[in-house]
Amino acid sequence: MQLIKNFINGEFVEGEGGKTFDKRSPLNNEVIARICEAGHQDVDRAVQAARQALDGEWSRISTEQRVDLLYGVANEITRRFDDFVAAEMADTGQPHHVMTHAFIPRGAANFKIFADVIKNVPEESFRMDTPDGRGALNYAIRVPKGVIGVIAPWNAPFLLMTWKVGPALACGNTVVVKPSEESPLTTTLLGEVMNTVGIPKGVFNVVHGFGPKSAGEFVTQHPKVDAITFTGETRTGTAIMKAASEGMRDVSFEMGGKNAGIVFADADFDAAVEGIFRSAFLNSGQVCLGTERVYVERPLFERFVNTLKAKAEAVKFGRPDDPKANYGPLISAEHKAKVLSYYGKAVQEGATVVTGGGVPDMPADLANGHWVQPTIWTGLPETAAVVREEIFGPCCHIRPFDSEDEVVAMANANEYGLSTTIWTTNLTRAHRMAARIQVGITWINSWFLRDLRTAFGGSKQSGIGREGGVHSLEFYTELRNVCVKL
Ligand code: NAD
Ligand code: 6OD
Repeated sequence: MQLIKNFINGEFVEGEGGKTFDKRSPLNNEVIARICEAGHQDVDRAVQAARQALDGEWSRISTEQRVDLLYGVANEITRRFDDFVAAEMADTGQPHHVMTHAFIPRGAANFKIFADVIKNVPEESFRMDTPDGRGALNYAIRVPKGVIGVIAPWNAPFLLMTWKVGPALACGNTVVVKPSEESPLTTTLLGEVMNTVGIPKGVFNVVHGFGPKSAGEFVTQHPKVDAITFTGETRTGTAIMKAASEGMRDVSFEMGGKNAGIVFADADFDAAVEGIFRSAFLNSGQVCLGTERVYVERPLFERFVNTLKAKAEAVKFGRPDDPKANYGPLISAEHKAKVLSYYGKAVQEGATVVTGGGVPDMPADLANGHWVQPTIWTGLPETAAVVREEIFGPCCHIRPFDSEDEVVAMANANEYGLSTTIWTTNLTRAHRMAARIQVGITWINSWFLRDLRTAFGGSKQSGIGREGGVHSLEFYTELRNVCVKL
């Protein structure tokens, strides 16, 4: 059985007291690895290592050298592409093509893009007049924020963890990463990459464990962690924000979503169906940007529902490396129970179950896995729990609408504000709608099309702050102003 260790100060180490927990496969619930759980002292050692690296060798490395090292990390991820694909498939059970076309290449890109950003970012300066006529010059020095605590989720583990670690290291910080207990493998593998490339010891540290009263809480409560970047559930964000308030530490949060997909009658029908299918069901619906609320203009409603139903019923469940399969399980037994409880709630609330609503028949070797059918409902009011609350599963409710104002009001009537996808050939209307919908990102005739230079984050309860391109510098660096009297 594989033993997955913590990565502290450049070394793979067990946790204090030799404590471990099981990593189970989403495919069949079998234990596939034992994970060394970091205790208080391990987290403390990781933070101390990160501090020493910050004040030591890492701080003396020039920006050019740091940029080269980050390109090295990106190249090494690409060289070990198959290892990362295999590790992430083992962690999440999601299909091979999702790993090779989306999640693992993004991991490499997350290092490359922020190396490019830091190489090219201008520094600001202001000349000012003074009474003596000689003037003064203000210029800003950008310094790293310090030791960054990175708390990551399980749904796209490598993409989301590197989306934080890439800019953090590019800006000269050091990190202590706590991957999700459900998806520890690719983050650990990244430790090997860091050593191969020659990233100084202590710059990148990984501690394994859970959230409350475990490694997650120990990292976020550690007084020597200068800032915390977190991706996960909104209620976890609330707990982390409380921890960060001790010592006035900065936070950057990417959290939940209950995103609307909006299809107008003039949309390119096939593209809209394909787009909404992806946004509702990719990664078995475990994407924060996914659309669990779909609104279709009335003339198109019935045809749209029937076509999406046919696509949902055509998915092929199976192992990630089965060439005949294209659909994976949910991450855990706990998450499956949560999603199925919403499937039950939808029926209690009076939904018409267009398709799905349960678990598929699976062969004996996969029968204990966390398989759940893609599910479509219609007929619920906007007040229903399954229409309001984030389920984070392969499901959506579809409702007809009659006017732009009506659909904008419904899209905005939610406590989350992460993303929207709008399908129409009337671009004037699309631009107008994008300005009115209260989310961090609106996609028009597309979904999850990411330019990493753009600002990414959530409105309302979907997040705090923006990351991406130069916007990441606002969180991962601090500006010091120098005023020179001339
Ligand atoms: P989660 O909040 O349960 O866990 C995320 C991480 O936080 C894990 O590493 C967990 O161990 C840790 N954690 C939990 N409690 C903690 C505590 N009290 N202190 C410190 N750490 C703690 O989220 P999840 O279930 O892993 O991920 C799913 C959620 O993440 C969904 O709500 C989804 O919308 C959201 N998400 C958002 C984005 C985004 O970009 N906005 C991206 C991916 C996922
Ligand atoms: O693309 C990204 O940068 C990002 N943070 C995606 C989030 C996906 C959520 O599941």
